[in-house]
Amino acid sequence: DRPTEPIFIGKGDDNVSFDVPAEYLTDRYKPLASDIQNRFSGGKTISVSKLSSIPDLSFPLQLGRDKAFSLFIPYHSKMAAKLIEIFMASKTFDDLLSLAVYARDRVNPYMFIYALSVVVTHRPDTRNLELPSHVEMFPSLYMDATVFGRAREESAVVQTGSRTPIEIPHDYSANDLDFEHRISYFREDIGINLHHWHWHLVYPFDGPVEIVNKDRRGELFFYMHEQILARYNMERLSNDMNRVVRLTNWRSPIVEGYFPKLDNILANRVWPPRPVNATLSNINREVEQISFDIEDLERWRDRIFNAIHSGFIINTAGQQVRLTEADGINILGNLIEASILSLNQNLYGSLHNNGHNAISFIHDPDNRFLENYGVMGDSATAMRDPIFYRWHAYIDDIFQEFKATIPSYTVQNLSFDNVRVQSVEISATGIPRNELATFWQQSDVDLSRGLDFLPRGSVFARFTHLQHAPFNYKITVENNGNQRVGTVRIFIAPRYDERGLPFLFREQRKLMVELDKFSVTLTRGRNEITRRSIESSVTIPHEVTYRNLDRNRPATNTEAAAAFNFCGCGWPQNMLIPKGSAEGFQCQLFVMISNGANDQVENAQADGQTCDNASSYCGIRNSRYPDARSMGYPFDRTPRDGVVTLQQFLTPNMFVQDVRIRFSNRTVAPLQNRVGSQQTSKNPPA
Ligand code: CUO
Repeated sequence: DRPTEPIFIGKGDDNVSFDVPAEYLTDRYKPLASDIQNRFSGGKTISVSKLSSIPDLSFPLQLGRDKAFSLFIPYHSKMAAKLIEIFMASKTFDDLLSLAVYARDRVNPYMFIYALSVVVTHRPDTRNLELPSHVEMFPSLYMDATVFGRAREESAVVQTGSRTPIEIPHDYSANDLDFEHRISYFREDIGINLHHWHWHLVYPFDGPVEIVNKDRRGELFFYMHEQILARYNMERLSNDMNRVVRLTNWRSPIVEGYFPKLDNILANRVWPPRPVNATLSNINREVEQISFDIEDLERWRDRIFNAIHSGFIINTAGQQVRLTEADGINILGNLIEASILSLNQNLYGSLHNNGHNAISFIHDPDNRFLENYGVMGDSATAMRDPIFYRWHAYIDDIFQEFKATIPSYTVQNLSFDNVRVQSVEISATGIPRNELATFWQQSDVDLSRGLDFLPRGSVFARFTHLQHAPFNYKITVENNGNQRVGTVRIFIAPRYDERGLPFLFREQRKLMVELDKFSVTLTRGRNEITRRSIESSVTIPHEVTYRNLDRNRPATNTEAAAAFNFCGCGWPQNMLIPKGSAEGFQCQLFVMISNGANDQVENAQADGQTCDNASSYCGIRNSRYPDARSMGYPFDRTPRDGVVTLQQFLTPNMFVQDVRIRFSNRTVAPLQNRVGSQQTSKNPPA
């Protein structure tokens, strides 16, 4: 009883059809079924069984297909949560496939992809499926809108194979009259924005509780965003800019403007800009069912500070829940964001999320102009806007206020008996010792999957991004005890502040950027540890960030493996090291070996198939966070009495090495084969 009307849904070169039950077709497509079948026949067909009954999708269907969807809007995130719940409840893979096919032409497409991506990442029977890269599905969220007109022209006129990539200009969103534009290469980096999108995909704040309630998710919300800020500030100092200023005053005009130059293809609109000196106001938008006042934000803020200073929060039952050294940060992370794990949203509200909303609707707070939210309303685009960092600096400062209330690490908390780090060195081919080399690099991304036009076939956009020469750490350690396991923790921070004065510990600790963390077995005596930069526990390789950069070319083994271990969450490898400066930006490289016995976590498995290659910021899929210490250890707290400088903080199992980051203003062309940080990075500019 399965009428076969294949419908093409893939784009680009993967000519895949779904053999869709006729009952699934929407009214618009029913009369066109055979025409569509003729046009798209050939290629691979996937059969889709018909469900005996379709679950109730009425709530997710409340959002029109042509409307903008934002996870920060509770009405929307509740709809997505419902859709996720319905997909998760499918008994078998075939049922899920069938339901997804049914929903695809009915549900808002952006919500559909979001919900399905969450589900595919979390269901045991789909976990190992490869999701296409988000930038391939929704390229318009990640690059200059003018690219698409040119891509359309290229694909209409030029045959596949002879097409040339469309170059995205380096300066498309502003020029240097805007001071903040100096650092747009960071804010608008495709890989960074993909990381942020993926992080929020892995750690949704709403949805079925078994998906939301991941080990230490509130703490990771704090730590991952704290690291974004540390990296952003280091990038700013590299460019002679001051550290980001917290958005403390919500009544005054916001001096930073942002004009995204992005198309919102789904909502058939451009993304609204924010002119300089825009002012926040109360939000009351019927259409998104969202209303709150700036005063609400202020009340929630005051209650949160109150809780931090009292040492406890009040839960919904009116009981005190202590903000302990072990759990306080996790409770606060969920409370401030707020996720559904917040212990009392009535009292503490949803400060961070509604900050995103207040900023993203600043241009049309009551919807009188029928305008959509700005880039701050979507985790795929929020990091493009300078205001993102000012808002998150404010949020981070609240967490720091809490960290200042818990005990500092004692010398004993930091030491590893009989272990002494004797030296640390950075080396890279053709580059002076203890120097890091940065430069520009170009890469290509295929637009065809995310664009609706014929004729099909790959058409590439070529973008320019920061890159560094790969390097090795060499760490020499003396172990005067028995053979033991240690955890190597590597951070980098700028040496001097905006005025050229050496940083004091209390400020420098907040600029400590995690570069890597890994276990080592220390034999008795002298140990030489060598570690490659591309092994970092913070980053994912280029080919995982961008996946399938060129689908006309067979994947290499590394890429196939990377695709299989689909993760997507992870800082992009090319952004591991800040830009630095032509003179050589002076930094301090910090290495610590902590006692592995105190760091170990039971049930934190890393079997190579669990998304464990960027665990520092993303955790491990289906597993506990693999480090028992507080995230950010040993820099997450104010220092013990008497410690003023980093040097004074050191115990024998730590070492600081001065290093420089030297930037050379040249651009390396994309490699012939288009993919692979491996090859890319083995060929630094001469
Ligand atoms: Cu990631 Cu504000 O949480 O954007």
